[in-house]
Order: sequence, then structure tokens, then C-alpha cells
Amino acid sequence: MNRTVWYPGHMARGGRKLGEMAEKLDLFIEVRDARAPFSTSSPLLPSLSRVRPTLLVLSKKDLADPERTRVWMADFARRKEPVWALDLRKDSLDPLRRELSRLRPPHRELRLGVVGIPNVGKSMFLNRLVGKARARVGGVPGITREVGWYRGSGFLAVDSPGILDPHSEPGVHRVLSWLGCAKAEVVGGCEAAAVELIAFLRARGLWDAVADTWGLGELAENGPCGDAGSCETAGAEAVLEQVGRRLGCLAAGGSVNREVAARRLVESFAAGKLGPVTLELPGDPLNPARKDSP
Ligand SMILES: Nc1nc2c(ncn2[C@@H]2O[C@H](COP(=O)(O)OP(=O)(O)OP(=O)(O)O)[C@@H](O)[C@H]2O)c(=O)[nH]1
Ligand SMILES: [Mg+2]
Repeated sequence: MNRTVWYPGHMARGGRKLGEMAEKLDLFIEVRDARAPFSTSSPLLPSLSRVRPTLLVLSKKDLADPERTRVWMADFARRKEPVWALDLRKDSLDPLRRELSRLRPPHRELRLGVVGIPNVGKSMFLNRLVGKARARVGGVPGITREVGWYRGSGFLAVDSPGILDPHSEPGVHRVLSWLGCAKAEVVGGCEAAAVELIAFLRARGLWDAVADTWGLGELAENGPCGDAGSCETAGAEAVLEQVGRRLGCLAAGGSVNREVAARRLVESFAAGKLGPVTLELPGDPLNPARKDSP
């Protein structure tokens, strides 16, 4: 498959800028998506956390499976990594604010940098922390293009553009395309992303809940296939057809417009409209995304 990696110039610029300003900051807050805490980790973190301490925010808690979020929180606690799982639209930030006041240097305000990959909620987090909707927020990756300073009570915070690693392995890009953190082009387009998403959810026993949301009912029999991998893909393609029919994504002549169906599926999944799903677990042996699973 032809995999084009989406890595616009503002990401390289933002990464350089953050590296240059790291020593002027007191700490970093990294935002990751609670639905995939491995795959949504920032590629900048290894270098930034060598210079300054890092706190972790798991955003979109409302879109994640609550039981799996508890497992993640216990895992971070076991590794003594400070973490807050939040629905950034409405959860209180007071416990995190208390930690920031504790870390504030004497005689001056705390300087913090908010970092992470695209579309995880960095700007929304910053707005909540500052207490005003100052930074632009949006549901597609690449909204924030430049590093920018914001003043809050007792702190100065830097919002930064979401930065991806163009060299991440395909498993990571795949998860990021499903969560809206990278454009579907990174995995060869929307149709490929949708088929891989269906196959992944079915292999993990997560598809039924998603199917129920759209009233998809029993699956049609899979067509003939060779090995297990191609059978999985053939099955997923049949499911995509079914999704297209159910949603009325039809082309002239009544055939399913697979591209439109795929886009609807992936966008709905990313926005959490298909129910709470967490894609990864700590130490998950099936997790294809990261080699550094604890
Ligand atoms: N449901 C839900 N949506 C959230 C949460 N946090 C952020 N969002 C949504 O996620 C999308 C991305 O938010 P942003 O704050 O723009 O993300 P960002 O990380 O700044 O993205 P870039 O600037 O593109 O790197 C927006 O549609 C937000 O409304 C959350 O906790 N729950
Ligand atoms: Mg932003």
C-alpha cells in the first residue's frame, strides 16, 4: 500500500521552536487521547522530558471506556507518573491547578508548555486552564499552527501546534487516523482507514458495540478467502458495504459509495459518536502500535 505521511511544515517549525524554548519553561504538560495513550504520545516527549519535568493529561475521557481508563490510571500510578484523565469540556481542573501552584517557583509565575500530537485537545485544555476561550479549537488536526503564549492566574502557558513523527511505525499512524489525530492519507486514504478500523475492532471484540449503535444487526457471511489476514480484510470490506447501505451512502445505480461510507465511519468513530471505545491497554500483547509497551 502506498503510505503518504502527512507532515506539514508548521510541525517541523513548532518542534524546533519548542526545543529552543524548553529551557525557559518550568515544565511541560503533555496531552494524549485517553482512547490510545500509547499511540497518541508525543514524539517530542523523550527529548523535552530530559530538559523539564512532564505532567500528563489524558483528554476525551468521556469518549473512552471507563473500565479501561481505570486500568490505565492504575498503571500510571504504579509507575509513579503524574496523570489526570479529564473530559476537557466539563471536568474540574482544580486538582491539576493545585499541583501547578505547588510547582510554582517562588517570586514568579510558573511557565509551562502544552504539547502533544494534533487534535488531542491541547488548545481546549489551555483555554480551560486560562479560564477563557483564547486559543482556537477545532475537530480536525492542524488547527494550531504557531507557538503562542497565554497568561493565566499564576502562570504563563505556551500552546503549540500538534506534532507528529513522520517516522512512526504504520501501526501508530493507523490508530492516529482513526482518532482524527492524523489525516487518513497517512494510511492510504479513508477507505483503507475504515477497513483497517473495522478489522481491528472485530479482532478485539469491540465491533459489536459500535454495530449496535448503527443498528447493523447480524453480519453477512464473509466471502471466500485464503489466509486469516485476507479473510479478516474481506470480512471488514463486507462490513463497510453494510455500513454504507445502512447509512444510505449510495452511488448512482444503488451501489454503495465506499469512500463516503468510509469517511462517515471514521469521522463518527473519531468524534466518539459510536460509543466509548479504548483501543489500547497497558502491556497489551496485541498492541501493534508501540514497541515500548510497559
Ligand atoms: N468530547 C471531548 N472532546 C474534546 C475533549 N477535548 C478536546 N475535545 C475536542 O477535540 C477537538 C480538538 O481540540 P483542540 O483543542 O483543537 O485540539 P489540539 O490538540 O489543540 O489540536 P491541534 O491544534 O490541531 O494540534 C475539538 O473538537 C474539541 O472540542 C474532551 O475531553 N472531550
Ligand atoms: Mg490547538
